[in-house]
This record gives sequence, structure tokens and C-alpha cells, in this order.
Amino acid sequence: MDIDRDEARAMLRTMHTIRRFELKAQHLFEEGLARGEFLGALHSYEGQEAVAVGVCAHLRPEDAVLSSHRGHGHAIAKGADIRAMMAELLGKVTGISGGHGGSMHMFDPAVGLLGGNGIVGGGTPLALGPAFAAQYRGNDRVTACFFGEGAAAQGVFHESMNLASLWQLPVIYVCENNLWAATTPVNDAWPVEDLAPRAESFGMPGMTVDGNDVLAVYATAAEAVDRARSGGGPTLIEAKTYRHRPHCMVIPEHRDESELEEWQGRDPIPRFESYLVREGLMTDVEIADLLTEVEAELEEAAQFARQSELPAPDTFADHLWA
Ligand SMILES: Cc1ncc(C[n+]2csc(CCOP(=O)(O)OP(=O)(O)O)c2C)c(N)n1
Repeated sequence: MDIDRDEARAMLRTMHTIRRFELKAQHLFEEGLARGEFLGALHSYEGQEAVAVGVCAHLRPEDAVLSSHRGHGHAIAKGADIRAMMAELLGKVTGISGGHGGSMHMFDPAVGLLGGNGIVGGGTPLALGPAFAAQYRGNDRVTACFFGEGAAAQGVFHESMNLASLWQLPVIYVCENNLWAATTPVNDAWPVEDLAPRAESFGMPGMTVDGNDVLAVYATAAEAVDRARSGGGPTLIEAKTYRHRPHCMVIPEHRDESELEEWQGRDPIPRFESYLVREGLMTDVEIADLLTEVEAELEEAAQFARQSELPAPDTFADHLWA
């Protein structure tokens, strides 16, 4: 599928922003640990950038995204502010959720980001809400729901798929199959190779895509988003991908070195860059300049986060139901 120069550049920029955000986030957490502070779990999206970017490139601010525990990439691709996200990581009052949520609770309804989730699979039924609202109100908003293959083994995912198809809701379920659910390999959890064919049993289309190829994701998502927007109902997309980092900062790496190296070789960013240069859409110099700009933005965001204040102690219980 062809993309124009501006869109291609914007997509590469977002992929680099996600990658650099994750590197900076890891650094901030290590800084915290060095001071004796523990900032909670940090699930890096590094390596999976093509999925969030390829899908969200088709979404409008008023469309909804339901994210997961590994959600920084979804939030950035949906247009969330990186300074506010960085401040949220450090629990600062300037954070995107006022410092009350942390890494797994990036939430910004102004850009259609309806939240990350610490409950694996928790986003799959929540996605039915904005999708139903769009259908009920008769507008053409769509909802995209991102989750891992671990979530796809949960009952709630199957209930959600059933209802989405029964009511023909405008929702796209995007399973990011990165082959590992924490320390469980997918082959120990699924009796089949692919998730997408299971969509058929719910009467909806299922598509498998190389999740490390942003253009392939972009093309697959275009079809699913068009279908949802035009009243054609839900789609399940399975994007095969890989996370570059351990499950989270507190679980040591347990995957084979050879597997890690193999997937590093399929890194979605250099792959997309090679395409852009080959097709004459960007030069090496333009790519280097873009990266310099992104790094400066991330450094500024980290400074903003470090310098921001913590929330006042008496706001501790705000936004909680008692
Ligand atoms: C309902 C529930 N069960 C278990 C956990 C603990 N847990 C956190 S992340 C994770 C693995 C999730 O794997 P997957 O859905 O494939 O996403 P990935 O981490 O690979 O992105 C587990 C088991 C949880 N948070 N919620």
C-alpha cells in the first residue's frame, strides 16, 4: 500500500519517539533505583513500534484506543503528550493522570486514549463501550483495542469478541503476539499457531500480519478501520512481533540469546528506514536530523518530569471510589 512522503515521515518520527521514550523511561527508572526509590513495573514497548504506529495512523483524535500494561507506544501513537507521559512515570502532578496512575495508567480522553490497564485482557470488554456508544449515537467513530497473546487466552477476550460480532460494533481487536506472556511461551499456552482463524468462529474477519513491518500493519489496519467506520463491524488482527526488552524491569531476561538476536535483526525501525531511503521518500541525512530532534524532545520531557512536583499528599485518594 502506498503512503505519501509526509505520512511516511510522520510514521517514522512516531516510531522513533516511542523507541526513545522507552530508552529514557528505562533510564529514569534506573536513576530512581540508584536513589533507593522503586517506581513500580515498567513494560517496554521497544520492538513493537510498528503495530501501534501502523494502526493509529488511521485513527482520528475522536476515535478511541484501549491500551494494555505495555501501553506507552499506543499512547504516543494516539497523540498523547510525551512530557505529561514522562511526568506520569515519575508520579508527578503534571503527569497525564495527575501522577496518580503511573506507567500502566496513561489516560487522555482529549486524544481518545481511554487508558492502559494492569489487568491482562481488561481492555477487551472495555472497548465494547466506546464502540457501542458510536453505533448508538450514529457517528462513524471507531475503537481500537490492543492486547497481548496472553490476554487472548482469557475467557473475557472471547466474550468480548462474541459481543462485538453479535452487535456488529465498530471495533478493531489488535493482538500483539510477541511470543511470550511474561515467562510463558505462546506454544505452551495455545494449541494452534495463529489466532486470526479463531475470528471465523465469531463470524468476523481475522487477519494475520507481520507486526514488524509498519507498512503491512498500515495496509491491514486500513481495511479493518474502513470496515468499522462504514458499519461493517469488527475485525481481529493478529500482529506477530517481539519485545526487545525483558517482560518488565523486575523480571530478568530468560529468553535465549539466539532468539533475541534473530528478532533484533527484524527491528521494525531500520527496516522502515531502508524502505524510505530506497523509495526516495527520505535521505539518510533527513533521518539523522529527525532522530536528533526526537532525542532533544525526549530530553526536554525528562527534565520537565524530573523538575515537576509530586501531588499534594491530601489528594492521595482523589479519583478512587470508596
Ligand atoms: C488478569 C491478570 N492475570 C495475570 C496478570 C500478571 N501479568 C501481567 S503481564 C502478564 C503477561 C501478559 O502477556 P501478554 O498478554 O502476552 O502481553 P505482553 O506482556 O506480552 O505484552 C501477566 C501474566 C495480570 N496483570 N492480570
